[in-house]
Order: sequence, then structure tokens, then C-alpha cells
Amino acid sequence: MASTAPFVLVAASLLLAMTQVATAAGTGVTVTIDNFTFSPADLTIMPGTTVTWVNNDDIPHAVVETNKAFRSKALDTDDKFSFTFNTAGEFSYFCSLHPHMTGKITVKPGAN
Ligand SMILES: [Cu+2]
Repeated sequence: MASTAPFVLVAASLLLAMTQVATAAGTGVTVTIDNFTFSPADLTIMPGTTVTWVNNDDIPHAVVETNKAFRSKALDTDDKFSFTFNTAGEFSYFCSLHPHMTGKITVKPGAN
């Protein structure tokens, strides 16, 4: 079935592109807060990556890790909060002002 090959190729390169964005080492990744939602809500990064949350909503939000690994102040519109993840693991977080807002950062074990 040669006709399925182009679709498989597109799907594979799309997957590769997504993976590269999410796992770039030693760089910065942005999580936007918009309409009471963290985006992306589920993010996988390499150790050493700095994640910056940006509040695009017109009401305050705060980013708090479940086990207190990090905690932002209340972020007004356009305020930012950054945290550098140096250790592998899973970090679940929520908005302390709206606890139904949740997200997760997964830090992969280092390649070295
Ligand atoms: Cu909030």
C-alpha cells in the first residue's frame, strides 16, 4: 500500500517537531496562562531548562508546585514567573487562586 506512505511521513515529522520543541536542553520554554488554562498543561523538558509562565489573562493567577518546589507570587496581567528545573522528576502545579487550574512539568533524566 504505497498510498499510505505520505501520511505516515507527515505524522512522523510532526511528532519529531513537537518532541524537539519540548525537549530542547538548556533553553527556555514558555507556559502561557489564558482563560484559566495553563498551556501546554503537560510539558516534558530536559534538566537545566527554564520554564517561564506568562499570565495572559486579565485576572491574577499564581503558580504553585504541589510539594512546594516552587511558588510564584500572584501574577497580574503580563506578569512572568520563571523556574529552572535542574533535577529529573514530575512536578505537578496548580493556581493557588483557582485550584482547579493544574499543570505538570516532567523533567527527563539527564543524557550525560
Ligand atoms: Cu488562577
